[in-house]
Amino acid sequence: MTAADESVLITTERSGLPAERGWWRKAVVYQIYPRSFADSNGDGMGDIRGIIEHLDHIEKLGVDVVWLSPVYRSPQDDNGYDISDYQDIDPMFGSLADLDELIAGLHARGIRLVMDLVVNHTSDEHPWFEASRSSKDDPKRDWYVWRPARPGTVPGEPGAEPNNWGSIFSGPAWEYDERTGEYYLHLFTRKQPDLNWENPQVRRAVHDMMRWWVARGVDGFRMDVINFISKVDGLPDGEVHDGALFGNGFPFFAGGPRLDEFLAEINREVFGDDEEAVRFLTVGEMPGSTVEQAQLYTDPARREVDMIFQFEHMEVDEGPGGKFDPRPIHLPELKRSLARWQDGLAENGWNSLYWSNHDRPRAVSRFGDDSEEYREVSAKALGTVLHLMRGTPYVYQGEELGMTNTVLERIEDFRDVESLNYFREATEVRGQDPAEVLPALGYAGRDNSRTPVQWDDSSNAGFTVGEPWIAVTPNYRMINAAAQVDDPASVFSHYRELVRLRHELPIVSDGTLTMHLLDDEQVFAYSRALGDEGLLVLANLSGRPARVDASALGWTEGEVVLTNLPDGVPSLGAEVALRPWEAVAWRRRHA
Ligand code: TEU
Repeated sequence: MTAADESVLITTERSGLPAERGWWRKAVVYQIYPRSFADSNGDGMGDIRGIIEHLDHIEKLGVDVVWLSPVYRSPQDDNGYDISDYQDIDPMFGSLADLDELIAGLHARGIRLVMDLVVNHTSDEHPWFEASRSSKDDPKRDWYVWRPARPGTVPGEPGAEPNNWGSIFSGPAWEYDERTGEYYLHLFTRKQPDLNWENPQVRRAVHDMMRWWVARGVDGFRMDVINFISKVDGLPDGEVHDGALFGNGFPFFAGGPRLDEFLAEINREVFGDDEEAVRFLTVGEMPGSTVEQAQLYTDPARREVDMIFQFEHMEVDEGPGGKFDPRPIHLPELKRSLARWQDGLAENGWNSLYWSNHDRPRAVSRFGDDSEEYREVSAKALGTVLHLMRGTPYVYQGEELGMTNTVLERIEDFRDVESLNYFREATEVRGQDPAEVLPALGYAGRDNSRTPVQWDDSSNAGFTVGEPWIAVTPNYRMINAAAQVDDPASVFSHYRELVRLRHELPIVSDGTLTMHLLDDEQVFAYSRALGDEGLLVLANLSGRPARVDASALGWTEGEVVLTNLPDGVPSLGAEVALRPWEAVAWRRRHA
């Protein structure tokens, strides 16, 4: 495709939405996990027409961007994060025509579409990989990471893998391929072989594909584990931690030596010159990234990405054994982590803000209290704390309704490859008692956030007229959109108000942020300032009454701009009494 063709194409379906530099600072992003959003044809799987049928819901929430998790052709080994054709839609989700209609429908409502870019790996059923594994001499052999067995070993035997890295989804990170007698690298499942980004042909193919989507009207990309694309030369063995079955390859594939170069190349090759590039949104999913790395990745002058998803606050309840070794959340630790990122990107760069996504449990169940007594008020408190911070907020589908974790007690309840692989390895290889493993999977498993969105109290919560691919969370009769969208006291209305405040109060999008009371075990407190204006947020993130001396923070008066317990809002001063999960934001005209 020549630059000329490309420039002609680009004008095909521009959103035509205003794109001043940094527009995404005032934006709120809504993440859709298509498999679980809405099913339009009764096959029990969500699809693109199901999203089109619910555009009013998204528009009513007031969000500015939809991030659409993968809908590309895929054997669905990892629910679409294993792509076999980047430029086609999987029939279970619909067609390219459906997606064009979705793009047009969103743009007509002033909403942009960000696609999921999964290019650290492809599916093993992608023609690129099928060619690559066909023979050592195939021109695409070097499009993936192939290596011979470890010297002195019998290829195919345990321990013969080229290095000792473990896959993130359990087992070794290498798969032996009988046909050519070599191993290929897969940091996730064996059906997700890693692409070799050292190969310029691979990079060009990805740039072409991304330009193709831009020409179709896409407004940006969420880039899946994009900080894994540059691996350290020699792929050295990783340290084997106590009790670990494999070496930790993370230091050798996360934030690799050529990552900045590859990110800048994508930006340049796909989004063109600076004037052009500002209209797009790019967010890099970057597990394990530090504040210092993020300062570089999100520095506008370097034109790499606009923001990243960092994971520090996602690991505050992870024990030494990782995600499935849960420990209680200690609020000061969570606050210190978020404070570090707020301070670190205050001058330059930009934060994303999120409590959950399709890889994490539901926010209200994890960070709030999903009991009947406190579910709504704590869901609203979490919304207030996150959305009034400095950064771009992300709402994961159902979070605006206060949806909770589901019931995951028997292995049959699970669908997610990460949990199923972990269970198999824990019980069959480590010999752990299933009764010991299942509660941890039930607590942290990704299926918690992948149950169908609860649209109403009809069967299957109005998600499908068929048999849903995963059970609907049992509390759907109480928690659903139909019961909330017109109820001013609902979680939905609270989230709608949060979006409005970011749109209308410059202090929310542009103000500086100062965290307070970092050691307080109950209260999350911070203030914002912009010019002569100030905003104070006090949230009691506990089930017990809490007290704050706001005068010590310099606040003795202010106008209430938001609360989640309308009656009896506490007055500012030396003794601010906050009820369980009460969250209030005050504003004043002098910072
Ligand atoms: O997730 C990467 C990632 O960090 C997660 O796998 C996370 O480490 C894991 O869930 C923690 O338990 C991205 C996608 O968001 C995820 O859905 C995919 O499974 C994964 O990449 C592979 O594409």
